[in-house]
Amino acid sequence: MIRVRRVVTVLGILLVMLSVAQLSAQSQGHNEAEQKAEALKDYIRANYTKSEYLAPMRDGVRLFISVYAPKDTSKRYPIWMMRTPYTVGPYGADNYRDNLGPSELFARDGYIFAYCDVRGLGKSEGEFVHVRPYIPNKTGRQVDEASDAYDTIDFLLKTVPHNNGRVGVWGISYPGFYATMTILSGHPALKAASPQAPVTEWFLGDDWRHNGALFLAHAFNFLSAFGRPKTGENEVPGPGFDFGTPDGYDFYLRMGTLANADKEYFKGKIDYWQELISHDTYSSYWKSRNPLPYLKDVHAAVMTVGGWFDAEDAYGAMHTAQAMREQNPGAVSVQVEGPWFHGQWNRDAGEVLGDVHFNQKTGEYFREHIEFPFFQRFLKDQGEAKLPGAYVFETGRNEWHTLDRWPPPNATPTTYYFESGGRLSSAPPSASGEAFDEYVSDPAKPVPHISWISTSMSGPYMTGDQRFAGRRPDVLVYQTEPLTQDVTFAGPLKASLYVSTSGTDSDFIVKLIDVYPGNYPDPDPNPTGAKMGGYQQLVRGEPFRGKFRKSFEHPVPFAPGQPDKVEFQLPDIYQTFRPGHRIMVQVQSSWFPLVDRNPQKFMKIDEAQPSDFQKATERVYHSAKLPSSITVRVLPAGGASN
Ligand code: PG9
Repeated sequence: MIRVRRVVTVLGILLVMLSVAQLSAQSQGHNEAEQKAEALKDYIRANYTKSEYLAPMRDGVRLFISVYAPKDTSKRYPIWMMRTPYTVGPYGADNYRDNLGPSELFARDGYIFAYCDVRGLGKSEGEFVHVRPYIPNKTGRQVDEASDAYDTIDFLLKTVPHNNGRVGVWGISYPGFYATMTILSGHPALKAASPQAPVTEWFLGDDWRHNGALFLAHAFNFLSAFGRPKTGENEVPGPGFDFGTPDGYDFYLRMGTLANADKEYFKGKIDYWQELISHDTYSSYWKSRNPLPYLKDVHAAVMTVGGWFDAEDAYGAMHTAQAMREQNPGAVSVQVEGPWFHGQWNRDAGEVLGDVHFNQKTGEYFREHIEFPFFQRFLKDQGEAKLPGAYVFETGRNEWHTLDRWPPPNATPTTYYFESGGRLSSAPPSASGEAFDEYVSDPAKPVPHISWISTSMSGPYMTGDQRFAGRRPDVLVYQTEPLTQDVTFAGPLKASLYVSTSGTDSDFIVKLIDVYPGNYPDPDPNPTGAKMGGYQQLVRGEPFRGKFRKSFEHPVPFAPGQPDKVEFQLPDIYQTFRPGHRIMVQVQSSWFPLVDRNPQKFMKIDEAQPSDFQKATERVYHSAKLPSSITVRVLPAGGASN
């Protein structure tokens, strides 16, 4: 007995030592990061001089620019610029940023850095307009964000000494939109541009709306801060919104209608909220704000960056790269897609997203081996002459690949059909008649989009465990048997649903899920306490607002109880489902509060009253005549080829 007790004691001591070692390793890692940041701050202060300018645009409006230039004036440097609506503080020639450029590699190698407040924000003059439309063939004093970028580049080249005559532009998300607009400026000195998760299409797939469905938590959260009147002295949006609860599902359910957002909370102070929710069809209001039709005759080298799990602007990244490839066949276009949430590639190691581990530092790899060499190549003539068309990360197998282009041409369209009994099958259904599954969609009890508590959209939703949803009666589940070999999807997905609703409008959400085997090990260390055995990891989810199934410009009602087709594309993935895993599809009609509730009655939802929200019985058909399915692009065993 004593021997057992001694063994247990030794084990206990070892466990304590191990956890202390882990804690000290984590805190050491944290200290190292802090020390690195401090060293960079000191380096910037010692090696750069800050100047501030008000640059006159062609219409006389002056825009504010902070410039950090190397003190060593024995060399000439390219100008790296970012144009942003998030203000370029700290203001004042003696108040320095803690970092310069996309990563410290740039500051240490030597660049001139120009941080620009866009028109109407920060310390710039003029009027701000959200994603101001591009004006082709501008004349005289006509201005847009492309002309402001052009005039800014002219001003910098003339004003900042020791520049080498070359300019690079960079931006993530909203600054990514301004990077795209800088490309549209066509300035001859612009030699390298990197729009990263650029805001591009706010009705079809970026930020506010996906296929017409409003991303409620994201829009409310963002506009409650960004749209708030500026507080004079510090030029940044006012304090964050007080939800009064950490529980966003409860907050938004109690809010009830979109109209109440303004009536109860914004009280007319956030003018863009009304503009956003009232433009609820794909009108010229939205079309005029999409820069991609004008992305032609591009001379700068362009590197577009996106995250497979970017909850905000995955659409913009993919479609900007596609426009570069299809509309600019002669241009240098490099597309990068990694396993990242919004902006993660720029801010952390990139090893983990939610509960999912990628077993390598994908963010560091990108910054050091892809992003920095790109700018060095085109702004300083240093490094590789030939760049691949695409750097893409294969999730599931967790490997980087370089390709000539994305998606790989040898991925074959393959259809998986929904079958009775919750099966997903590569053979078309044989059931005659109108075989279907049905559920009641109740706006009073919408399907949550996350199993945890948050008031935000919560980026990790994009790889979240879906077991909580699949167990609900209003979520349909279809899955394969455990796989016996790797199955790799590479490219966009297409959902083809044959449905009926007892209402006159409904949303349909399709989720593609990687089901882990029951014996799948938990990560070690396991900070989130994840139980990975049987995990149902979301790989891709996308909503479609049913009234737009015929046209985004002209919505039409459903005929109650009559089968109809809802077909839509889900954003690209590069995912390998490993042996022992299952491929799963879930279908549901709410995803809350990620997406606003559909009253399930054909109407302008921003005008809906509480009484308009009605339950609906939804049917998803899977018969020979009405074969609901998802079509994917499957790579051969040998993988992607060029
Ligand atoms: N994608 C973010 C955003 C831009 C504009 C409106 C709403 C969100 C961003 O990170 O800039």
